[in-house]
Amino acid sequence: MPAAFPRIRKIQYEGPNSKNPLSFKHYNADEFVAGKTMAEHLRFSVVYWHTMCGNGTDVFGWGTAVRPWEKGLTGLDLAKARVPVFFEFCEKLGAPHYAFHDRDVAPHGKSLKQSNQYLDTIVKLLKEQQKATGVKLLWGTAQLFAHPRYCHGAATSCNADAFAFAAAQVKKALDVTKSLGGQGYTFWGGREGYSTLWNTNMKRELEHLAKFLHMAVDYKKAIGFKGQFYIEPKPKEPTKHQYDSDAAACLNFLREFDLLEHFKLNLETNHATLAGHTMQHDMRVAIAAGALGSIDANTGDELLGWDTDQFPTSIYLTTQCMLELLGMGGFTTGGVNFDAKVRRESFEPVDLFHAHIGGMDAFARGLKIAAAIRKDGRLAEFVKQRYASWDSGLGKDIERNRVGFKELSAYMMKKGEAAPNTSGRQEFLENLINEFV
Ligand code: XLS
Ligand code: NI
Ligand code: NI
Repeated sequence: MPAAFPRIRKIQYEGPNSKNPLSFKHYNADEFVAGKTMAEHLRFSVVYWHTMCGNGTDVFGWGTAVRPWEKGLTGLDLAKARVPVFFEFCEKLGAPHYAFHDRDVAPHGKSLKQSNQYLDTIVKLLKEQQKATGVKLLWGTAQLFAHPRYCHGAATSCNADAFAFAAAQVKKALDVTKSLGGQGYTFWGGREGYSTLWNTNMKRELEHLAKFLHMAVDYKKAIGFKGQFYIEPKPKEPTKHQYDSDAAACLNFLREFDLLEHFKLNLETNHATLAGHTMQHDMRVAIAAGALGSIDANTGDELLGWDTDQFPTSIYLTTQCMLELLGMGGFTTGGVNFDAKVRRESFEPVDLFHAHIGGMDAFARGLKIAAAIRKDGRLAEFVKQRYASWDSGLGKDIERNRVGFKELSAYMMKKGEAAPNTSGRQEFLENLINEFV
């Protein structure tokens, strides 16, 4: 098989002064930052679906992408042809991980049996390529949203047969993820929600979703799959409302149904913003619960209200992400997974490189800046001092459960007023962050 990107050599670190668009200006895999190499901190991952299968279609227009290796191929032949191209891409980029859905690496068959056979054929090729290139599987997942059988949802469908089909698909996806040495498995409920409440029994659907996830946990144990399970929140699109709407909603659901110990969250920037949050907010929520597992690194467009899945280029955003991540001690099984796609106007293969290089450099800068902010210490010290009233005296007594309403009332009767003790200094802190960005 001839190279798919014959004119592109392995992307090298050339430093911030390089004018070569096919080089890293900031991501230097082996460089140490805050005690670990950049590669160890960032654990970059490329997604199969956007990178290999995205062709630029949108609701108004046809595909635009020029992909010479596809040469009019379809079905299983096309799926086979994409595998070596994908790994050539990851290898040239120096991305150590990837992620896939069952139905984007292999096509839908006419039956479950045939779909499974197609998947087995492709998984064999994936395994060979993983071995040849050293690229590892960050996580696998099942695509439970494109086929008409899932029009009412998968685990939350009104049709028990759709639930059963989804279970069969996830069972197989778990088998292949395990056989590929996957470090995780993601559940994203694309159609697990509703379009109208007039036809929906929400309580029953949520119970079914929990049952489905418990079955997955049981099956994971049965086959001895050691990877981490993730839930990926998103509030809407394609449904009007998705049950796993944001980090807080997911955590509440997992707690209610006794699933929290088995799952962590895979947070995606554009999903957080669709939910009306910043990525930093959702990361903070997940981290407080000890449940941040991985991130789908992308960004939305402030002027468009949907999941545009753009590559992250804002240094401010990546700095916030890396501050949160360093604060929690870094990834274990997760990584920075580029669930992002090139614009439909960017139709040449080389655009895939520009996009990923930009995302990796933006995260490398975010990492360096976040490490510098932490080393400087003023931000953390400010936050610590802001809560000083809790470190001794009355605050400490409250935290240690030594006082109740009676004692607090008596205290305040005597003291008279609770005057604000310290300025929030938001502007000062914003300036401080900009010293480093
Ligand atoms: C879609 C999701 C999806 C998941 C994997 O919006 O981001 O791509 O990451 O199913
Ligand atoms: Ni995603
Ligand atoms: Ni998304």
